[in-house]
Amino acid sequence: MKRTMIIGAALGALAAGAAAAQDTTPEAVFGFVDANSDGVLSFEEINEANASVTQEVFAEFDADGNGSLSMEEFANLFTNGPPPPGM
Ligand SMILES: [Ca+2]
Ligand SMILES: [Ca+2]
Repeated sequence: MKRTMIIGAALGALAAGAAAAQDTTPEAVFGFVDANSDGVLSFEEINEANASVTQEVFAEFDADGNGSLSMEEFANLFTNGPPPPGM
């Protein structure tokens, strides 16, 4: 239950960042979070976007366990995660 709320809050913040760019597709949010534009999201990049994203949440969506989220892994989080609280 608690973890669900954390993921929801994280997605809300990520979507808010993308909304500023008037684009809320997973691809657009991915680009927004990928600060060094290397094509993958490190825990540091996601944690920088939202400090409530813990290592535990990050690891849950790192399907291949390589320590970074690919576009595919991030899209899974983006589409399968619960909606932000209050929506
Ligand atoms: Ca990156
Ligand atoms: Ca990965």
